[in-house]
Amino acid sequence: MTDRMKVNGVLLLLLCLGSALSAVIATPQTCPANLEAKCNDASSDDWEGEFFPGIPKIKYEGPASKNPLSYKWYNAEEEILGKKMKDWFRFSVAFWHTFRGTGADPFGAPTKSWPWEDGTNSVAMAKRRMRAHFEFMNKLGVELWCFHDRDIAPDGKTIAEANANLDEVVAVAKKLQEGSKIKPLWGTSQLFMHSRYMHGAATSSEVGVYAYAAAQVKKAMEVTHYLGGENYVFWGGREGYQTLLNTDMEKELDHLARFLQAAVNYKKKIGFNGTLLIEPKPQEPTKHQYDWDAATAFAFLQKYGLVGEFKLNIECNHATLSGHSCHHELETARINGLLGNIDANTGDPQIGWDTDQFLTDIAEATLVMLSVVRNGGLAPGGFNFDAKLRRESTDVEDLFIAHISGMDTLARGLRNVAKLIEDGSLDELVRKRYSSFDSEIGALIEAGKADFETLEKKAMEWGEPSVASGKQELAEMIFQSAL
Ligand code: XLS
Ligand code: NI
Ligand code: NI
Repeated sequence: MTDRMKVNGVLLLLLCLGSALSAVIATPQTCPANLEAKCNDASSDDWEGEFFPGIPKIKYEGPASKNPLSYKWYNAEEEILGKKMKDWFRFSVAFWHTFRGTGADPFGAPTKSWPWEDGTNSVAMAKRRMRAHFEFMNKLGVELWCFHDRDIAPDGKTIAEANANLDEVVAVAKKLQEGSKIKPLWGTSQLFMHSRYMHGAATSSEVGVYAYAAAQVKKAMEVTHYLGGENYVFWGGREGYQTLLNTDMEKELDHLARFLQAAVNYKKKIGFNGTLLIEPKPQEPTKHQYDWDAATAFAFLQKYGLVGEFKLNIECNHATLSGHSCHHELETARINGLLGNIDANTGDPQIGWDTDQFLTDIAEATLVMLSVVRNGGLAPGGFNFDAKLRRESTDVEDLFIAHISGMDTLARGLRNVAKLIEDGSLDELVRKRYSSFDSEIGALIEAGKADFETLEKKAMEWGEPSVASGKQELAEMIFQSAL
């Protein structure tokens, strides 16, 4: 090889390297999502590229598809019962489960190691995580998300520091939302993790904690409003007691009501038109939570004159923990004009806590959708996937599969409700069952005009009433045939 040939060779090599380099610059999406690739500064705010490189935009492929990364039943634009599927559901990703769920349980360490996580709880990490979250929503085709203040940004040593952290991350979210339809379904504040909340937040025995919680809710409402959020949730995880021996229940409930009233006032003051929602749960972490179930929450709202200011966010797993079915809780909320939102998840019949699983039971989904259709939908509420992967599910694609499966299950529920309504026989069975009240005396009763004397006269005239079959098995048969 002559010297000249060597020079040519080196030039060629440089040329090749140059084009390889420009190829890398032109296609940054294969690089930075994985921290191990070390091709971007981990603390950089300008995190570019894909976090889910192998995952395409999820599309509807129909029930025959075998592709796990496709919708088989959820077809966003398809009209069912006069509304697009996406408008019936208004699906939302829960930031705390999908992006902060670690797989840890009381007996074991975290199991997830997502490629975009650097193991810190820094503001830089929070911003990068937010970008991952937006890519996730875009690929899933979901336009709503839910968050706690402390999921999306690190806490601070002072309220001011925590607020500043939150502002930094919220600015990133706001920017990512620009030009898209994405916005929060609801925001909330985490008033249960920090040790200061061990006796509760609005029901703490310490006035300093009550004030701290108020400051936290004030800020969380402001950022929810700023991001265009449509609702604000109060889940009182620690608003309850462990023993009544050391608890003034009446005082605590009064405090809680004052707190919620102050939230109503502040909402109006800042011009936030979102719905305020109470999320009932009977227990866990407290032994007894004050907003035990929908009926208890309704009684509380009535006592304190808060009806009209709040609706309910019904979580299916909480419903079963309170000894009801999810359908019961949804109907209790609906008939009282309180059905505002659903935290879509399910429990495990053999486990007695909030396992937060994605709903896969089609019969259950059909019952849920019966209530939602009767309610005319949930807007401005929606279905928030307050659900997490099992500890043992550790692939990035599992995050997608879980949401797709949950969405498809509820979509099947809606399709089944359409079948039931079209068939009409279940409605007819119920109508017939109460048809004796279509009589003149029935109308009097329902109008509140039938006194005991009138009824006694009728009872004597009629004699022993004939009582018809409840037709439960027939109702179950009709229901099953729609699944
Ligand atoms: C916990 C609750 C919680 C709320 C938001 O059981 O479901 O996740 O939805 O604070
Ligand atoms: Ni919830
Ligand atoms: Ni829950």
